[in-house]
Amino acid sequence: MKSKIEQLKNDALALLEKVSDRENLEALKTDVLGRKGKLNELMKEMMSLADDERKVIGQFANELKGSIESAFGDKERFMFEQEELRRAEDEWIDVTAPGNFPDAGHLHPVTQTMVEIEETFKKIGFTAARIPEIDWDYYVFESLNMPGDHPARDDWETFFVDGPEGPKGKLVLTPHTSNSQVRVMENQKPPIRMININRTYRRQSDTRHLSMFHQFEGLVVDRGITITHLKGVLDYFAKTYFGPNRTTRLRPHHFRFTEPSFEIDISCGVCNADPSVNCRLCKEGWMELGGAGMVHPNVLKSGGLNPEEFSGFAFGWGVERTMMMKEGMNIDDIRMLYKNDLRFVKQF
Ligand code: FA5
Repeated sequence: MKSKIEQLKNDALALLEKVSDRENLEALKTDVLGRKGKLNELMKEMMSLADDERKVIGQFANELKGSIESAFGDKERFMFEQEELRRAEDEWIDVTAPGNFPDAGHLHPVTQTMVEIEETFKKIGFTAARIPEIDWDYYVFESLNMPGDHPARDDWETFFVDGPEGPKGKLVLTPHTSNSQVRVMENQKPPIRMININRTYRRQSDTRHLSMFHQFEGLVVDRGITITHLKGVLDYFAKTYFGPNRTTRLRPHHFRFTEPSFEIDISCGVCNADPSVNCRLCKEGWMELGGAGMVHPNVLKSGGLNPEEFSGFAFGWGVERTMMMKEGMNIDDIRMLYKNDLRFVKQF
């Protein structure tokens, strides 16, 4: 009996030595020390021994049981420590290491330009207006001195919206931001100093034209407004947006809603409009920026103002073209701006 118990101890310790994971350790422990385990089986066998013998063997068996239990205890502690060490190794983090930043986006370059333009005009007292980008024929053409059959309408290759006409004509995808002129005059008495930046649409598409683009419209109306005020505002914008050595030039032109009307050119940033330089960028010192003029008396009347009392100027330019003319832009196809090519957009 004694040797059986001894054998059990030796077998158990040998197996314990080999066990390498908690699951097998638990299984071995149940097999040896459990209620129905091998040691208890031997204890039951001891019941058949004579009293004297049972006392001696019983004591012996209890001592061995104690040493087997403590061997299991040691192994359990050892395994626990190993697991802790492994976890510490696996789950180690350096709290001082820089984090993984998510890709930060930024405003589209055209939106950046619109913000910059609006801020530039706000600094000299202009107020931003919110005007519909789909508007009635009346505001886009009729009230701007272009009656229904006037050939000047052809210059704005316009998308009309199919649908019933309202009291102010058909609905139009605005081909320019000049619809803001009469809309603002209807709602506000002079002095007026407004800037309207909006989406515009024309049936055009090539390297210099988009079918959806943006314009910014300026309108100033008050008593005694003259062309010199217009020139002052244009020069201010040219110097603030393009650089302090830039200036503007007015060239006679024709718009139905301004009289007189001008094309606005800006001096070239490369040759500074010096005719003696053979400039590769501008050819002749100046680059076209957009249209402007003194508000036509008929337009003032459409806006409910007396042209004998008030005068004003207006200008309207393309946002994308203005941005492309900034120094160092080098964009040779305006459509690049809306191709959603991240390699391009991320440069701004
Ligand atoms: C006008 O649209 C007039 N409403 C401007 C105006 C306003 C004159 C107030 C007088 C008083 P124009 O058609 O020239 O004018 O267009 C003005 C600018 O819009 C152009 O110089 C150009 O910068 C931009 N533009 C016109 N068509 C396109 C297009 N398809 N794609 C991109 N930009 C365009």
